[in-house]
Amino acid sequence: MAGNRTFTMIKPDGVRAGNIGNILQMINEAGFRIVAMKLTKLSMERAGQFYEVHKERPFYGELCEFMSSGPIVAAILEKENAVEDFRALIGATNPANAAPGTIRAKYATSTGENAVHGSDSDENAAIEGAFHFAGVENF
Ligand code: FUP
Repeated sequence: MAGNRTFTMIKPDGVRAGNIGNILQMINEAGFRIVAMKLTKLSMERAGQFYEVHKERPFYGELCEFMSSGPIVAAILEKENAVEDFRALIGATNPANAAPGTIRAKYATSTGENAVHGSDSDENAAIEGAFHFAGVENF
């Protein structure tokens, strides 16, 4: 295997702003291989399941509303050190704190509407990838 895997979503704000191509170009140029990818949409219920870990947080309702507000691009990415390297590529959750040149510094507008998701561990990458893709959709 060429490396390990992470899971990403281009969030509804990134899709609405026409940034699918720009963000995928940054992902490609950073050396990630696309294992699985689709344009899809989360229902309110599925967004709630995906972000279940944040259920008790004050922003949970707003987060689920936002994540189900329009289409997303879901993808599984492969690279050595995929989870950590992808978190570095996307930058901090709040774009005001995101390092220059990161995806969120370029394309996020707020902590809530921050353009992209990136898994925070190998374990969650596997869970989140399986949430969106069947095994036969992984290449
Ligand atoms: P990240 O791992 O950087 O995506 O951030 P978290 O897992 O901490 O949060 C998941 C999502 O919840 C963020 F992408 C946006 C949303 N969020 C808020 O809306 N407000 C907050 O204060 C924190 C997170």
